[in-house]
Amino acid sequence: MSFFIKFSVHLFIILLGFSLHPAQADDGSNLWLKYDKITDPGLIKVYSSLGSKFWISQKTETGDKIKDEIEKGFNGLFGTHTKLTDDVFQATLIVSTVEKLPKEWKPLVEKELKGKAKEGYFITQMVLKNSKRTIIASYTEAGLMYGIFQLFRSIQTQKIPKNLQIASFPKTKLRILNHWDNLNRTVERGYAGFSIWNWHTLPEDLPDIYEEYARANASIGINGTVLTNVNANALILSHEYLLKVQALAKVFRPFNIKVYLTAKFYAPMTLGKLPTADPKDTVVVAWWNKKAAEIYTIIPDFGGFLVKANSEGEPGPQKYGSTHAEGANLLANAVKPYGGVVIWRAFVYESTQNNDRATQAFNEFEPLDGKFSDNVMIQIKNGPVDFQPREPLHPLFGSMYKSNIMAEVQITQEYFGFSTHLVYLGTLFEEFFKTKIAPGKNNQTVANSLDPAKTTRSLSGISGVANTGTDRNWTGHLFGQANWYCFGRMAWDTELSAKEIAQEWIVQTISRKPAVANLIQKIMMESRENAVNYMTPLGLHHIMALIHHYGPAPWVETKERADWSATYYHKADSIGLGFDRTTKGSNAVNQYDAYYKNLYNDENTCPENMLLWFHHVSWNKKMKSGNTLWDEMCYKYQSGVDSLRKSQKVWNSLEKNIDKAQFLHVRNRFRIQEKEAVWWKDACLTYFQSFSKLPFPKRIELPLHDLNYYKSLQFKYVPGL
Ligand code: BDP
Repeated sequence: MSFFIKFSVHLFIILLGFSLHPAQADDGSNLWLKYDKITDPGLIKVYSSLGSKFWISQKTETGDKIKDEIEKGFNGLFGTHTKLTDDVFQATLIVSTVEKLPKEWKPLVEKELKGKAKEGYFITQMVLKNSKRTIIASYTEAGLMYGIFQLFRSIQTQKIPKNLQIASFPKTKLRILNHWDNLNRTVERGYAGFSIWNWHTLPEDLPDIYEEYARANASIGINGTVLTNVNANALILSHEYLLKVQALAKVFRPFNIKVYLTAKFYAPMTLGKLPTADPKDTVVVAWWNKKAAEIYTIIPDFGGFLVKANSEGEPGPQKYGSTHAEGANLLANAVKPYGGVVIWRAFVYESTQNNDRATQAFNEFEPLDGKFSDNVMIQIKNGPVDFQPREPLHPLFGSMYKSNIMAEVQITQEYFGFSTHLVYLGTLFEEFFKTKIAPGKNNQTVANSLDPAKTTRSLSGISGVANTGTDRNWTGHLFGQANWYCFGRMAWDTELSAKEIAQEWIVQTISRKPAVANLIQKIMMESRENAVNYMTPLGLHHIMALIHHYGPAPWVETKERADWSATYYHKADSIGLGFDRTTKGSNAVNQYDAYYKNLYNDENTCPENMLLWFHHVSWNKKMKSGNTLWDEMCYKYQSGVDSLRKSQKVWNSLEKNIDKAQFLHVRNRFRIQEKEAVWWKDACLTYFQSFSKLPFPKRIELPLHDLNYYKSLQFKYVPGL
């Protein structure tokens, strides 16, 4: 071999080496859809041939997206090139609607699919003419897409039984992201950069990110998106902006994602130049009807409106002496001819009412049960105040049986350390969905109440306040992706556990090595409780800084809005701590089913993790551990910090096992989180100590500064406004 040939061979090998092991760091932009190559020879043998020849029934845009996905999946996971065939009997992978399946296979799949939610799918394998075929079938093409994503998920999580059989159906109809995105691209409570909707360059410019967004959502079963902030801007309903929305809707449509918009109740005035927005005024009614007709001409499959009315300064029907039901029905009638819905939020409270904020939504909505049109859904936050680290169930879940409902959770971490803290919300979602609504009467859980198959409600759904933004990794913190992922998976199937979803996400996003994945799973599973402990243990709530909500500020007191004061919620004094919501206090307990009412009303039976939510408790009260309340609270704060540090250590030990960029990013965020956890502990304990006047028990790391220091901290440019 001449030197030249030898040299070229070496060079070739070196280059090959580089191309096989790209040094490219994982910037998170591919989310859980990385399809990293599978190296296990056993798995390769079993699965790589699944898609060697595939057939797809849909010659539609959705069909094309499914084709792309099949290519991406097999190519990425196995490095194989799959071929499309037009002979269904030749195919190893058959992706077909029930209608278009060869006759002889129909009965088999119909047995699984009949009578269930149409977006569901059935994956099965059978041997035909001596070769194994995999069939993905559904009544809808959306179901086929969900089935494909499930196939790849199952392969990666190695959850495929030998003879693959998976039937899956969404347990709720509407699975929607709520973007709190403003038209100027800022995001209310957005911690991952700016809004991904670039209204300025729409409708002409459609960067890839729009389709990537739709694909990511489809991969986890989300089927709707509200593009705009609940604190709405009527401009979005103008003709000019509707054309921009139309362009987005077109990108999302093949992925089964409908577009919804927030409607400002004053739109007839600000946009329509009418003198009033009175829902009883016929001109106003006509304005909304005309607006709906215009919207549906532009976007025929428009989902509907989301409305925040008469809350936090947003206008609403009460301004005109009308009720929430009258306001909601006005819009509902307008969209009804086109199959649209109105999602009307129950997140209402006003500082002008001098009763407990936690009771106001129930007070206003419960009497209206049965008065809403059948295309209205009442959107209820998981708890009665506002997405706090831990809240009891919102009492409206136990009362609005004659109305359609949506549950609303927050994916963005407004009260969980923004996108700097690793807090996996799966455990919070699970706690919420599995809560029994009226244990005194039946076993119905929140999850059941959102499942049309288990209630008389014709419509129901689950909304999550989105955590996406222009950061390359979409969510700011890598683990924020897990919250988005988990939201979608649980909205599809409220019975999935947070633990299994965490595992799915980890193996698709970080590592398939079981030992590594298990450690990360443990970090995730403990993370929410850690945050509760270092922020608001034992039922404390709403003690963060004013306006931006960054960091602790239990001392906040505002004259204009008592209900924005932290002191309103914790009521610390020389005797004790906590909000008395018992029958002797605000009587919020009375809004619950008898079982909860009794449980919560008694200081001795109230679960300790909600004690200070429902009771004003003496500093010296003996807790179950034998500690006094004061000591227990100190230990809780300390344990949040300690346990977080343990997680941090575990993460740091993974350096050699995971992608370097992922490792460094999370390591750095952990450093911030640790600092802030200590800050929360120290600021809260020094503050509450000024009331309890008790010494810190042993084992508590003493606060680094005095109370004045914590009070003096000012933050002008933190995100979250
Ligand atoms: C609170 C947020 C506020 C939202 C409000 C809402 O602090 O920015 O506008 O909820 O849900 O959590 O409307």
